[in-house]
Amino acid sequence: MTKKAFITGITGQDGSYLAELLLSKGYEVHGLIRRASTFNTTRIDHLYVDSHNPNAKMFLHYGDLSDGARLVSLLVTIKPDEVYNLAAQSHVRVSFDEPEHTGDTTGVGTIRLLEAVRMAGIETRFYQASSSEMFGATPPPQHEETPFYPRSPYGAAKVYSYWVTKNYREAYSMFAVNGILFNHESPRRGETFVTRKITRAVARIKAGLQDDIWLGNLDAIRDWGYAAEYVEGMWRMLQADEPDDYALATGVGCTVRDFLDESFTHAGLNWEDHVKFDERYLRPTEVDALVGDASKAKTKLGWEATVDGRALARLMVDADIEALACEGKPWHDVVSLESWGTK
Ligand code: NDP
Ligand code: GDR
Repeated sequence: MTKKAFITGITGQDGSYLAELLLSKGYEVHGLIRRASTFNTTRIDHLYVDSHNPNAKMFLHYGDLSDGARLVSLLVTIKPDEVYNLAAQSHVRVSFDEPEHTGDTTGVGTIRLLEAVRMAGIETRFYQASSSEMFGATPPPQHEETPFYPRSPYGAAKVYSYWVTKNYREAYSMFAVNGILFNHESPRRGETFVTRKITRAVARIKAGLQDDIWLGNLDAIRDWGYAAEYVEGMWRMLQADEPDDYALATGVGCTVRDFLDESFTHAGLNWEDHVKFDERYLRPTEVDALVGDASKAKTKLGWEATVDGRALARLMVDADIEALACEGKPWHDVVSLESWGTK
């Protein structure tokens, strides 16, 4: 029997890799997309086959995590075997500007979806995209037993989602898991996250299209891994015999300065000639250091990261240089760059 998956956040970085992975495993994939006045499906266009075609395996449905009734009706109709809740207002800095919206989407949105599963009366496995931001001020190494100390409205909303997911597991015997994922990046990373902001700027500086890049705190330490590997971990969590929570990380910490150095040097540039400081990119409260310990995922799921922050910087610079050369072409024409970048 063909398995069915329902993915919220399918148009995001992780949603696009997860949809690819599940389609390659023979799943029928259903994705929740938000109605927008312009197309917002660039990351998944290469996977789309018109629904009139009998070979279509991916179906998109309008909806929003703020609309609980819509979530119930979709789940009743689709009856998925697996639900992946990846949708969120996912930008930490923006969560200070839009705290209420972030709480509604990144926090309350999760209980709307959990409650929708319960009201739809379906048997399904549930994945919650929890985050290392929940650890916040607690020093590394962080893992499943580390106390939470969120430092942003985003982090606090993710802590709420973590606990309601755990509560639905205990209260209703739901197969509900938290994947506590440390930062993971790729050539599909949103352009305002620091890694992609840097690698895009490197490509443009190299091409003579811009001179400088404006950044905030360069001392923050992050554990950056490769998104394509992390979605495999998400899937493995839902294939386990028992529901449980797992941290996914590389175990290697880099500063933003290290990432800058690797990215600029890889392109034959010196970052100190191009980086300028703008206090707009500082956060009212910062998370100084996140470095994960993913031993549990390695032991119980056989999952391990193979790409660390510096390797990722090179991969993303190569992809952004190539993408710039292909600018104007449809995105799916340059998707093959990623496999090229990992060689
Ligand atoms: P992105 O920001 O790339 O994608 C977020 C997705 O959520 C998009 O598809 C977006 O839709 C959708 N979305 C936002 N608001 C709503 C809403 N109200 N209703 C429905 N959909 C909505 O995030 P990532 O792919 O990087 O991350 C996926 C998840 O994992 C997020 O929950 C994030 O917080 C979490 N996470 C990410 C980590 C990372 O390093 N990438 C680490 C740990 C956790 P649209 O395209 O229309 O904007
Ligand atoms: P983060 O990622 O906050 O860790 O959240 P981001 O790339 O935004 O910031 C990483 C670090 O870089 C510093 N920084 C800057 N950040 C941005 N965005 N822009 C800048 O100009 C800049 N200059 C310095 C930040 O201060 C920070 O210390 C990501 C998101 O994907 C979350 O959804 C996810 O939960 C966590 O990772 C784990």
